[in-house]
Amino acid sequence: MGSNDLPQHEIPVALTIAGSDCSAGAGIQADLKTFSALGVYGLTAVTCVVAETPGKVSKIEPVPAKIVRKQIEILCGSFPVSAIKTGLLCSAEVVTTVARSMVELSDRAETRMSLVIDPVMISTSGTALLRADAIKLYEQELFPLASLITPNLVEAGKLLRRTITDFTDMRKAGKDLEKRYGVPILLKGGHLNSERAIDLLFWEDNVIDFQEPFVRDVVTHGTGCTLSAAITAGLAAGLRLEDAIGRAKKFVTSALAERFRWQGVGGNVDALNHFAQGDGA
Ligand code: PXL
Repeated sequence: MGSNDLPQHEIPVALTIAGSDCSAGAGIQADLKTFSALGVYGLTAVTCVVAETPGKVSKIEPVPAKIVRKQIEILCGSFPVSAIKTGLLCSAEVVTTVARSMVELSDRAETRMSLVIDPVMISTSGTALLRADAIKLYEQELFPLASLITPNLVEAGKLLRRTITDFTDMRKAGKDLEKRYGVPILLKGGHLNSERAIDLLFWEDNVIDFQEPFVRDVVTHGTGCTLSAAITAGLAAGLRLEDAIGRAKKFVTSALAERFRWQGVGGNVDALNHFAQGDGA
């Protein structure tokens, strides 16, 4: 059979607008692996290059906003992109550029594209990844366009200017964020360190919880990137928001439970297994 005779099925297309993590646990590398594992063709618009290993961010170099814009423009002008996620946007200029590109795209598009915003601000190892002046622009320009925003408790605390230390705080914080931005919020409770990893979806006066066992003993990063990419893949394939989140949560849990581990130079190095079988959780 010649290549022209291959059966044609339309594979959904998703775009990630995010930073490059050279250690491939987070950022566009994690997003692409997740899209591929979930049967979605992934495109990338790179916003910055991060030199890091799982425990340490060494250097972040932003990509000029005009080339971020160009990547988005030509990709969306040529592929049938049905869902987009944003990860680390790095600078205020890039946040504004992405927001403007999204507005232009939705003016032109015949069907609505889903937009999942993972408001990455701080690395798992504690390094500030987003410049401080970018937060205001996120709130003013990008959040109102979202189909879903996926903060963790540290990011939610930064947005609300208070610390979130237990489930009562978490429920209140999610409600406050939803009221403030007027879009669905998935607040990720992983930082509470309980027996179960609990995330809460807040939307239109409903609160839906998504629970999986908390997987300990994995020293890595990229779980947030992987979760939001898996949700985006689900939306690109036409799943309802709740179904996309439920599947994504299971996907991350399996990637953690079946993690890779190597004996590195300074000790063990762990990484998520994006191609886990899903039976190790
Ligand atoms: O996990 C947050 C994150 C997101 N995006 C990029 C990163 C990191 C973490 O270090 O490098 C590119």
